[in-house]
Amino acid sequence: MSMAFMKLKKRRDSSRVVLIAGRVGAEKMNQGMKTQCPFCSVQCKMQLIEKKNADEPSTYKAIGTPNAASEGRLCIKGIYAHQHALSEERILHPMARRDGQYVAITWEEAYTLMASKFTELQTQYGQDVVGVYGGGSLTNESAYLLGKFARVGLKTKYIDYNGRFCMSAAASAGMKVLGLDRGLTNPLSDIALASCIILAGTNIAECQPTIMPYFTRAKAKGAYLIAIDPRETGTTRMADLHLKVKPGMDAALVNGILKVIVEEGWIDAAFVQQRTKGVEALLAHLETLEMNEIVELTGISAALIREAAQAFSQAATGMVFTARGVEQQTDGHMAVRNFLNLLLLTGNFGKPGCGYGAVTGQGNGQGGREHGQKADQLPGYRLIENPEDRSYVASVWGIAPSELPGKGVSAYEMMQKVQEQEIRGLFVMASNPIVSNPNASLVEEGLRKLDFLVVADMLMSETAQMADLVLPVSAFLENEGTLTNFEGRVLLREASRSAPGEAKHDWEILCKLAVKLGRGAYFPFTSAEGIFDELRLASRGGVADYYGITYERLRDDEGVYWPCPELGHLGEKRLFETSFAHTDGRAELSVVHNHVLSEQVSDDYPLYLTTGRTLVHYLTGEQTRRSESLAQREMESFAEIHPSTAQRLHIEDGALMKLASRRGAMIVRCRYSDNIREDMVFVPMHWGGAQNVNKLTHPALDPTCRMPGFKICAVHVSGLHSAAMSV
Ligand SMILES: Nc1nc2c(c(=O)[nH]1)N[C@H]1C(S)=C(S)[C@@H](COP(=O)(O)OP(=O)(O)OC[C@H]3O[C@@H](n4cnc5c(=O)[nH]c(N)nc54)[C@H](O)[C@@H]3O)O[C@H]1N2
Ligand SMILES: Nc1nc2c(c(=O)[nH]1)N[C@H]1C(S)=C(S)[C@@H](COP(=O)(O)OP(=O)(O)OC[C@H]3O[C@@H](n4cnc5c(=O)[nH]c(N)nc54)[C@H](O)[C@@H]3O)O[C@H]1N2
Ligand code: SF4
Ligand SMILES: [Mo]
Repeated sequence: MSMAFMKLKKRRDSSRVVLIAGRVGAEKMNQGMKTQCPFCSVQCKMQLIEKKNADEPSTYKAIGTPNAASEGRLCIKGIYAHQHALSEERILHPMARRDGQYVAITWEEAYTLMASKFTELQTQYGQDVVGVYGGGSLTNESAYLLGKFARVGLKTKYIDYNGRFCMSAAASAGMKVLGLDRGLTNPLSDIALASCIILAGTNIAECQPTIMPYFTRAKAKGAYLIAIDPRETGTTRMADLHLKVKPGMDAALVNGILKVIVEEGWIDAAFVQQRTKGVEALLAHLETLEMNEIVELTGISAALIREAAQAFSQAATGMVFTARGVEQQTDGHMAVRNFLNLLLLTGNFGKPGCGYGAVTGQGNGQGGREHGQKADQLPGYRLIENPEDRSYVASVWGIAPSELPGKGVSAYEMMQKVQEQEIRGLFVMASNPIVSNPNASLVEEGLRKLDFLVVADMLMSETAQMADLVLPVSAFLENEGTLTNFEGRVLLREASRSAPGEAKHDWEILCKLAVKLGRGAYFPFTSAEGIFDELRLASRGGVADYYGITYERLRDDEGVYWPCPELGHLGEKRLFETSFAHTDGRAELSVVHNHVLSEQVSDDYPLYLTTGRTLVHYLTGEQTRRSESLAQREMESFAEIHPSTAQRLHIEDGALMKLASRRGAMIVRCRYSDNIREDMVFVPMHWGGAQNVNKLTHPALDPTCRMPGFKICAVHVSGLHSAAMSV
């Protein structure tokens, strides 16, 4: 794997203009922009140095800034992140679609148009005819304000966000079992203190590359690493034991591991007795399970299951990390609960080197899920259906609790409502749903039926190209605000240049729109800091309590962990040291059944398709496909397939092939790989249009958290010469 790291010697300089001696050499040196990478959940701090010689165009160089998470490293996406933000493809003016063409309009016209269209629809069909769809790239301030805008500005119950597809399984499992959901329960420095580490369905080497050294350090200290993934990746190659599980069978695999641990008496009885509840039901359930059946379901031998059980339970300290491989399944919620069972039965919580990590995805995947963009949620992780939570937040917002709408539906279900025309107006901010939703053709069909679609983005995404109104927003270099990284550490990202053209900050747009809707009094903000101060208050006393965190603290510090209930509070680095977050202080053990896949392979669709990521691209690729240096490393999509499977189908390495599911088809280049199981193919999610793999994926949702099962569907694969060209 071509992992690119940049190291920088430790430097503590908080000034904005920084000259890096010995690096920029004799060239003329310009301003160093202090910022944070806009992509993944590590939120690496960096400086972007602009170099300009007389009449030549500027060149830019990104340099990592030492900080507690990335320690000054950047991966290749961070190194080139500025390219899309500085690209000529930025949207510079609000644009309205007129006779099929976009025309530039003024902001005043844009606000008036949007407010009048949404009001017209709401007058005719009721408040809930308009939906709001947010994203985990938004700062905490904009995410918070978007939730308030939906409930107080538009008074609709329909709001959800792309994090539904990302964090909902782990988040809901954490809430249920531990009483709290924070990506990592421990600081990253705890990883080196773990004696055994399980990495399940997480490809850190490509998805959070700058934290790889934490794991290599643990290994150097003798830790035993177990990876669970149907493919071999840069992450699994680091492991001592790689369990190449059949896709979707994590819950069953953990059942096997738990069964061995219980039968051998390797549980931590004192911990279970003092700090958990529900052990009897779990033990009784495990007794009913047959190891032969688990071996059959998972494709992992009893000997290897035993090896994993022994290594994990006998280690002095242990940590488990899960990501989307486990979670983007129709049993993702329960599968995560089974991994939490494993940690609880072995007493691995609340001590150095012991804990759980849901490896959060987006830059503000953590904060974005705490402050009210989710259908059932209010700020501070409060719940919209809880009367006390409603009254508290209503009091902060200056409205009556009865004015707050109820709970809406999840992201994909909103798309179904769009398709059924129950939602006729949609406001998308920081997402590209036409590419990232499962069953994308149906989603596209629905979006075409909308009476009015508004997209706020900085680039013309596939979804923006369908909009009636496009609103240009500021990018990471231009937009001040806080983001909460996967450790639950709140970080301040300062703005270092002004936005191009007429682009505005997301929160500014919301405030101005509220005025047009006659709700301006509730949105009086003139700065991100002003919004953060209201967020602090709205989150006070909630699960994700930010009250004690201020911009002033964040300017002086590298970030503050939540919960942080008071100004003098240092924030909790390691959670659950003495009790879990439920009122009785105990964690809840769960009975988890082996999973039955929503879609089985058949004669017509004999292979499993799984989808995910590659190092150089980010999500639907809107940003990274516009970074020249990244795009040229992966120009097009591909399908990773085992050579023996491909040869059986007479498909050569590098040839085009057709992939078809019951919902759609795509043509994609074949990439031979010995690293993947023979019963499956892997296609990345970073391309839209004809290369959008979500035309094939299955829309079945997890019954608890409503996460789509992105990671598995059944497909038919054929060489292009034998395939119809009409896809
Ligand atoms: N380069 C890059 N980095 C990113 C992103 C990106 O788009 N590109 N996106 C960010 C975001 S938003 C997210 S959510 C994270 C995602 O980070 P990850 O979840 O680590 O990434 P994925 O590639 O989606 O899936 C991880 C692994 O799950 C495996 N997998 C598939 N099916 C199964 C299964 O049934 N069981 C198990 N155990 N494993 C399975 C896949 O083979 C894959 O290696 O990455 C973040 N970082
Ligand atoms: N098949 C398959 N599908 C998946 C997944 C998978 O593994 N497999 N993973 C899922 C996951 S984990 C995720 S997180 C989703 C992500 O899916 P999307 O939400 O579609 O993700 P992005 O590509 O990040 O789209 C974000 C859009 O917002 C814009 N943007 C970026 N920053 C800002 C900002 O600050 N403000 C505004 N207004 N716009 C901004 C970008 O230019 C881009 O057009 O995809 C999901 N879909
Ligand atoms: S993509 Fe993630 S790991 Fe890479 S530089 Fe950006 S924040 Fe850091
Ligand atoms: Mo994600």
